[in-house]
Amino acid sequence: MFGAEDHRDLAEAARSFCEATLGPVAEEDDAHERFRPELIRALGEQGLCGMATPEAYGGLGLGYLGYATVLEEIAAVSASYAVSVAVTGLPQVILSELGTDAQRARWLPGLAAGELLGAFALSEPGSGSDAASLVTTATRDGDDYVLQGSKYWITHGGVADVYVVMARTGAGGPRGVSAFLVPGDAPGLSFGRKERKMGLRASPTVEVILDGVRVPADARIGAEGEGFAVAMRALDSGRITIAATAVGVARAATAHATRYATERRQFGKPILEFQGVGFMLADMACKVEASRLLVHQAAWRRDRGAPYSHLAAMAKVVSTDSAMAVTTDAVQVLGGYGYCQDHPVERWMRDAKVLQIVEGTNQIQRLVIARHLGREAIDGSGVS
Ligand code: COS
Repeated sequence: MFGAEDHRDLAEAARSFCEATLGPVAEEDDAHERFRPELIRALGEQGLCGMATPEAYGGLGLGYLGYATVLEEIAAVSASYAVSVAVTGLPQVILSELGTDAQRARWLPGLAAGELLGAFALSEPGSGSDAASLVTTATRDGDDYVLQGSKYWITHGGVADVYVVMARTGAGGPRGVSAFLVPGDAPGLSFGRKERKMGLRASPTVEVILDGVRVPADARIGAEGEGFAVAMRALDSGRITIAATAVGVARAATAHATRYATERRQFGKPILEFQGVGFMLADMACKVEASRLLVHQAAWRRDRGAPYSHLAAMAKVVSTDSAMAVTTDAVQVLGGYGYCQDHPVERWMRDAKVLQIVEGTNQIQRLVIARHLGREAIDGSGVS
């Protein structure tokens, strides 16, 4: 079990572990769209599934700075498994901060150990960026709620042990939404199509169907009507983890392209020595370093209890847009070789694309940032 205070030690240990366990299967799992829950358990045994969860509940109790540092290492080997770790972390951050003692005791130790898998179910066929327009309902019936609806693009759909489901308990809009814990084996829960994705192909993305799913009232997280804020808080944290994943992908692509450019010779010299290639690599490296600093800044502010939503959004925009640019350039540096599956750069390029979309599109991140700037300009309330 990793437990070192020093994030760099922890990151190095995680890097070796991931290279040894995820490295050999990353290509194959992408090619066959195969997810191996046993690898999540293996990561969990090392403490890597509950990095931000308090030690009292089996986590490492790291702040988000440590979490982001280690997640970058997982992502540099497999973005799919990094996203799995991030997603199984979402119910954990929600329960750590907002759950009851009973909810924490039931779910957190297993999730933090990687023995249980968590999922986050907000999006619906008609409700993506406009999350507050969701139509899945949770109707009170005696001591229970009965959930009815369908959730789309759910990571770990069909394999999760617990889903945090946002459903409507009241009027339209954000204040009518509540959050619920739904066990993976709840009667009435079923699973639709598994999406065939461009990237993150080792991570299962599945429709979750709730048809009369009955949960006790104590499965609700927070009060009725607080579910939208629960989801938004979780997404603020999640955006840091997606940003850290992007840094890992971009770093791996930069390192691979740089190595290639030192070995590949054309016109009698390594292609790195051509300024057109060398400058490309330099720009890629700049993007990686700048992204990481922004991710760490957002994480550091979160750890200090300072407002950080806008910085999480900035980190997500900068690092995922950078990862897209960097991986595209990595393919370019490798030329024909880069476009083929013999090298991982094409996989990283496909993986980077979805990071610009998940946990809120980068257009939504810009909306969050612009609103923050507006508040700051009007009354200083956005100042942080
Ligand atoms: N933390 C806590 N509460 C928040 C919050 C945050 N980061 N952001 C908003 N809220 C609260 C607001 O304070 C407001 O509460 P009150 O009504 O009590 O004032 C409420 O939530 C509604 O906020 P807002 O008016 O900003 O809601 P909008 O409908 O305009 O939506 C966006 C805001 C667009 C930012 C939100 O819908 C969003 O993030 N969409 C993207 C969804 C997403 O990321 N999906 C990915 C799913 S996982 S792949």
